[in-house]
Amino acid sequence: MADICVLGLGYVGLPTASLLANAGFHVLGVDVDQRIVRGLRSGATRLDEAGLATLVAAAVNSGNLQSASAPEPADTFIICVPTPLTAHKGVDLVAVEAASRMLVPCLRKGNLVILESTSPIGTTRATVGGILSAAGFEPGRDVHLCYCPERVLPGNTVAELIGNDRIIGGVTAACARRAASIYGRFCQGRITLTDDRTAEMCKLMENTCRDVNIALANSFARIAEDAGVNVWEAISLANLHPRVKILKPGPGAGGHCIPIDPWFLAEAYPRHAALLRTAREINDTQPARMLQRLQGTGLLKSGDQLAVLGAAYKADVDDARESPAALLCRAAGTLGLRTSVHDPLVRAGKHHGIEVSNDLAACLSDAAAAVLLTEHKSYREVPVSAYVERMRGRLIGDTRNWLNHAALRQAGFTVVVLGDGTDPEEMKKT
Ligand code: SAJ
Repeated sequence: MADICVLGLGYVGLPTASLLANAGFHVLGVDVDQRIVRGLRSGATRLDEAGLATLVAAAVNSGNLQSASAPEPADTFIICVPTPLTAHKGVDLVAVEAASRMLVPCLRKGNLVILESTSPIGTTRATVGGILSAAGFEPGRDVHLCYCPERVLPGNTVAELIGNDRIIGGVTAACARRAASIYGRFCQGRITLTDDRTAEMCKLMENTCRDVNIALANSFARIAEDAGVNVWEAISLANLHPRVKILKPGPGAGGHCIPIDPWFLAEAYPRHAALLRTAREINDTQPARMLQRLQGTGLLKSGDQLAVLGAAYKADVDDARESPAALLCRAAGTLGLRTSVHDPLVRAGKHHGIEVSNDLAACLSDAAAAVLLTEHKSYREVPVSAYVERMRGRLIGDTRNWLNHAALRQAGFTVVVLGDGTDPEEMKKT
């Protein structure tokens, strides 16, 4: 019999299951996707995360990590399934409900059930707890129930699962203490206990805070563009203040967390959501704004080809979920522009409505303009000659202040940098 059953073997479930297995627990990893279950049997993972392949292989080879498509009796059940947004910005709890129902037949008195998925306040008690109590297991009395959010930065998941501080919210204090004894086996950060609702709100506040702060940086970028100031320089100077830490402006906030989680608060508490909604709107309209600036040069017209550099939602990851590239391509389409999207890391093919290619030369071919959306390291190494040789036009947009602007301008390009309102011709004179 397994000690722990982890339901959902994605970005968080798989590394968590592997860490628990390597810490000595007998773990059963469960996923509804047969390919994941089969892959894991041979110790393989499709996720590209530093240290994950080694971690998974060690867990499987030790015999402590097994996989299946349905749960089996265990002491602890950890739910790590997706909680996406519906078309109307509400939460879709179908996967959480399905996982909760799936584990009920395996549940026994005294078991511990943990929800890790990012969820609206009250989900642990109402949704998971509701299903458990309907099956005759009263949370806090017959079974332990907790909400234990992860805080890992995709791209650095394994190190952050081990090193980050964690909060554990129990339906009762005894529930939280029981969960802490499990996470304490691999988590070297501080573990702080609280109740389930506080832990749920805490997770949503963390990502909303980041979204609002990115929107603030993007607002400063817009002001700088109008004011004739370079926001990148202004931010680095403002950040010399001991209590100021302005984030970086950019093409918006992508990924499966930051653009989604604020809605879990905004939708449930609309009276207090003005700031959250505005932040979402600012971040989501950054791509369209960059397009406007590019068109403002007169060098990009309806019918032209626009090369989009970067489909990953952030630097040096292969993840295209909720990427600003999708918003940009959609906005470009409404302006009559044709787009070709390149990324060095995202697998070639269709992702979230955009066709991604790994062939930079082909993507730049015949383009009137190129716009950089993701600050991948490899884009810094592209020689100016690659743009000169392939592109038809001489216009480059840089949403991350990442490219060598001086070299591009010297080669005859007009370079539009997000947040830079200074006039390069004027700068040359001073
Ligand atoms: N971004 C900016 N400017 C910045 C920082 C980020 O434009 O200064 C953009 C990125 O380019 C990206 C988006 O924001 O498009 C989100 O990237 P991120 O690195 O801020 O966050 P994620 O989505 O990779 O991970 C976040 C993290 N949350 C916080 O930092 C508060 C992570 O710790 C969470 O565990 C994760 O969400 C999650 O799973 O909830």
